[in-house]
Amino acid sequence: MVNGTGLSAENQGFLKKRHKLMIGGAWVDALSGKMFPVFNPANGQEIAQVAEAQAEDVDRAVAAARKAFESGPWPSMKPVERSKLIWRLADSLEAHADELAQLESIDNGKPFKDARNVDLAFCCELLRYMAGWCTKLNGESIPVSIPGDWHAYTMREPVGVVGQIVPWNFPLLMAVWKIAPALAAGCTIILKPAEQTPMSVLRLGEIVQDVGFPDGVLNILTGDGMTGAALAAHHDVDKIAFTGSTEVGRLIVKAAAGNLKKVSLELGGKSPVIVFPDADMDVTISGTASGIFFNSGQCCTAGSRMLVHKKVFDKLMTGLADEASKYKIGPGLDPSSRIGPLVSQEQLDRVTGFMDAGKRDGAEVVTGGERWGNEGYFVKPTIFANTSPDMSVVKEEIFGPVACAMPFDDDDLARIAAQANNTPYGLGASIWTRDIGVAHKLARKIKAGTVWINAHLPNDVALPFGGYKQSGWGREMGAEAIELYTEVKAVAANL
Ligand code: TXE
Repeated sequence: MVNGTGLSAENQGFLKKRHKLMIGGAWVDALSGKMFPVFNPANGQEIAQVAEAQAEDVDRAVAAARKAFESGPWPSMKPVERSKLIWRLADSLEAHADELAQLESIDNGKPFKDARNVDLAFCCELLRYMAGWCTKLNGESIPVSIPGDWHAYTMREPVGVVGQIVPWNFPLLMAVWKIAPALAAGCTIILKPAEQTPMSVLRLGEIVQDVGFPDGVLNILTGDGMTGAALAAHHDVDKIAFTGSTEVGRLIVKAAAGNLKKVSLELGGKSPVIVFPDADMDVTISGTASGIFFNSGQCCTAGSRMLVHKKVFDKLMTGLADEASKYKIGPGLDPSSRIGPLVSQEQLDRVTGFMDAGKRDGAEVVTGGERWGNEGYFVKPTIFANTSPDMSVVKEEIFGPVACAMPFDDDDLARIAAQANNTPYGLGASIWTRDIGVAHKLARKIKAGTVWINAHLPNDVALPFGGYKQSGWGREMGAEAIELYTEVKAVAANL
């Protein structure tokens, strides 16, 4: 079944297992006994069979998480002990980093090097950063003006049982991104990986057990949107956290309305890249190329809408075409690959559909513009010029290595910002210039959760991440992430 080059014996053995659900510290089949196949996007071959959780399995997992929250040791454990366990999880992921990066590569398609050096490295750093928060969940003592003599203070408590639904573009990283702050806060979790890419999260479950987390603190349900919908609607879930499409984000909000559970959402984007004529062109070419081609463009903050000053437009286009030719396309497990396949046949159809629509609408292909090869789900890194704001390739999130470039000839920052903000999304943006005044003035006018200056994409565990407008609710990472997983209680004592 496994046909990837260089897949370790350990991973070959792992993939052959019967992959079950992790509920209350045990691996169990779905009650229905149903399984679904998982595919290697580099060749379309099946790599594993995985249990498909239904609503009744969601009930079981929520009950296990509830029990672990109400009567387990987790929320009341000494903060320093919780912190040590989370830190130990980071150490163990680091020890298994090569193995996990291989799994990620064969399941999602991304180059092994990226999985190892970006995804796994970030997972470990994030867990360690969040482990530090366990001992810092302070409240405040607040002077109040209620008549009489009062002592009033606040305390932070875990929000409770949380459901976390993650996508397939960074399967393990998105999972850790969600579980790390929830664990630090003392919550218990039901985690649902995407149906396209469940393998690294299943291995994470084994590692969580080996490290010694109490049963039921982390429960894992593999399954599709139906499983996610049952979790989002469940009346005994206190909070739901979701990363995925804006369309499903809306469904999550509706499903959550039943018991008014807390909701945080990290949704789509169509991030602008604004290039001024004084920008360092070498830095801009390589930075804007990786901003759209990294992870085959399957990044929610991918720099997909380029607004480029007329004076440097042609130079940037030529540079990007040249840069694209350096992105060697190939399977993630081939060490020479710099850009892997898209995750699935569905995404291949979606991305090539957008490429065709762009060409039909009159966009000029600077580079790429089509599928690569006829095995697996590869597309060529693509830049379209001669695009306009009414084209679907400019308006909609493509989620592939496809950027649309538009020239501007203006120095009015308000008008440039209006063009950049001409989207229902607001996740990321980048500004490329040597003029620090222009950069910061424009940064203030951009409606996005992250604005990069002379870079596009890099995140940090300490920097809040999330969206304005229809890109989401709430901020993950940094101190803000802790707020998503805690309730504030005010205690007022009449002395
Ligand atoms: O996402 P879905 P899809 C965007 C991107 C991509 C498009 C479609 O543009 O092309 O979405 O991808 C679970 N209730 N992003 O269809 O469906 C699903 O099982 C609860 C941007 O794969 O949103 C998976 O675990 N859960 C994005 C997760 O939601 C449901 C990353 C994401 O799947 C559900 C991924 C339901 N009704 C796609 N339906 C980003 N922001 O990074 C599905 N799911």
